[in-house]
Amino acid sequence: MKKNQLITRRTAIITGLTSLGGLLLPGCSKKLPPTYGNILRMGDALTYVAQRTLLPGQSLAMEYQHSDISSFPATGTTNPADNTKPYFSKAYGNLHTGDFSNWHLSVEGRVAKPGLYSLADLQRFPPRTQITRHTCEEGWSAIGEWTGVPLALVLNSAGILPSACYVNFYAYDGAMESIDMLDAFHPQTMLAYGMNGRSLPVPHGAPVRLRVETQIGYKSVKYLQRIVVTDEFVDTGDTGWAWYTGI
Ligand SMILES: Nc1nc2c(c(=O)[nH]1)N[C@H]1C(S)=C(S)[C@@H](COP(=O)(O)O)O[C@H]1N2
Ligand SMILES: [Mo]
Repeated sequence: MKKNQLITRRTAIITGLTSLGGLLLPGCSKKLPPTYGNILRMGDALTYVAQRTLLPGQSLAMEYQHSDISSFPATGTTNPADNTKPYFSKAYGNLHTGDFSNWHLSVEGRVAKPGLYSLADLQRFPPRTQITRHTCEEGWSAIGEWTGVPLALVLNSAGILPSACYVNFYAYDGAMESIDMLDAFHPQTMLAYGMNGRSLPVPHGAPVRLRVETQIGYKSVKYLQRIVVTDEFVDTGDTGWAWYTGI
């Protein structure tokens, strides 16, 4: 490719990004996920820009029928109350002993009304149920039914401040993930408290987990403890996996 063609292309990408940023993420266009010059992580920014430019942010992940529900392995952390495991959490152990009646989700950061939400509080919002395919980066997938509250309803109730760009999710086992506002307000992104018609089981993230149907499995954080709305990209990128993994 000739140099000026390259420049034209680059300009097109940057222009696309800027207009998207101006349209959907006011104040966030200069806060792309960092790559630290790490060539393996450059894909983050490129995949992100490509997907955010070409696809409407609200396109839905496929939903399935009851008859499609499959067996569903539990992976990663499967019980933070297990004190023989390195991911053991005493706090989670206590909540587990109390049948999660003392569990609260903290919603903090760039919100007008930070606060604690009990399971009952979350269940008072209009629920949503969806049957979707979970795809793990390790190469398996499974179909399950999830019931919960759309994250958008909780964020709206907490009142997102204009400077907000990302939502970070912290779990009792130390897991942390972040998503941008497009995924946070995606209609299928939910705080799930039910799976296949029952309360969410411990191996799958009880009492409440995140479901991000537009991205790969590890974004769907189990054992939620805290949600922090931020205007800054917080990187925990030492896992070796990309930050943005649209599917
Ligand atoms: N807190 C927490 N959330 C997590 C994980 C984990 O280890 N801890 N594993 C992630 C990965 S890699 C996948 S594939 C899914 C697995 O969900 P499942 O155990 O319900 O199948 O949870 C994700 N969320
Ligand atoms: Mo995974």
